Amino acid sequence: SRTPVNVTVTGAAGQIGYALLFRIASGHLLGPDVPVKLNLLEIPQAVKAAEGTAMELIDSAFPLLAGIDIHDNPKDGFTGANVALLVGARPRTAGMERGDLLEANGGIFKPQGEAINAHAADDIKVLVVGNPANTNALIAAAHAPDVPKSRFTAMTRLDHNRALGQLALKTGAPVSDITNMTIWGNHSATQYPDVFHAKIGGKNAAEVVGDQAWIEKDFIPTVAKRGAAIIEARGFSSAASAANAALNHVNTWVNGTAEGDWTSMGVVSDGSYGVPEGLVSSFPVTTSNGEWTIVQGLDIDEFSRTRIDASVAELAEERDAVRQLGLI
Ligand code: NAX
Repeated sequence: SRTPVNVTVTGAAGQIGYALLFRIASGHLLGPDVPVKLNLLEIPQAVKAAEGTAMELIDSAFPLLAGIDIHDNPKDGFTGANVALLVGARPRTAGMERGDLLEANGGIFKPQGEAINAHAADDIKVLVVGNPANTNALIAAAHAPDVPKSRFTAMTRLDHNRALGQLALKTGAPVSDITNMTIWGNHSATQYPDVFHAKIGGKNAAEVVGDQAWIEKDFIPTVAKRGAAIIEARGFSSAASAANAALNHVNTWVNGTAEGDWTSMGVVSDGSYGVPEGLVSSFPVTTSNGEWTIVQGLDIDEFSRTRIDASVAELAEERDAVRQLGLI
């Protein structure tokens, strides 16, 4: 039988953690034939809650679950990790300025990057879910100089899936017919969900929709502000859909995109599409053999250019702010 893959989940006692761990243990992260060993990393105050979740994981008797350990420090949490899902982060609380938020998260993602650098397995793949996800990924990567930058990614798959959901609702097409969706830029309200390169049943999605006003005034803001709408309706932020997107992100990264299709991932820019090199920005990417590649050669019209530039400008501001704080 196969050697278990070591999966580290931070923020394991949180609401995304609770929605995520049972599905990892049942094979939805890496596949139905890949055993996993879970390492849960929490802050000391939440270790007891993580122990409760671990009890329930044991009680689920998942055939693929090869073991669970709980840790309260990054060194132990990341030792031997093949996949790390960085979910735990410091949320923005009332009265907190952006600088305070970035600084508080620097205090989490800097030591985690260092621990990944020193203790993770050579094939480590990191997905940052905790917000501000793109910039947290940038900080972690900056403190892991021995790990290729390509191994640090940020989650925009939830935004991608939200865009698929809205297009399916609008057109009546099943989500399985919608391909080549792209989220560009930051995982924030400035993100740009791009239907102009997407396809529905193989046809250009914008043409199938045939309603520019809907794309501009309804679709784009609905996708970009969906997180706030979920909080408003549910009283809590997205959890099951966020966990599902994290599983999708890693599964696609490891197992590859379908022929002709692509996905959206926050990855370190090589300067493609005018996104300054080094920023962690969402792009259309294909994946194969555990490596991602930014899709090249897409035509970007004026409408898309303006929106991509606005989101990328926000990423550059966040990078400048964390640089000034000495976090990168
Ligand atoms: P919760 O507040 O329910 O859970 C967060 C957990 O992280 C807590 O148990 C906390 O103890 C733990 N934690 C805090 N600091 C830690 C550290 N240094 N090491 C280990 N664990 C630590 O939040 P939840 O709803 O689970 O959301 C987690 C993060 O995901 C938030 O930052 C949230 O903003 C972000 N999201 C990102 C999304 C994305 O698409 N990229 C969408 C969903 C979600 O909003």
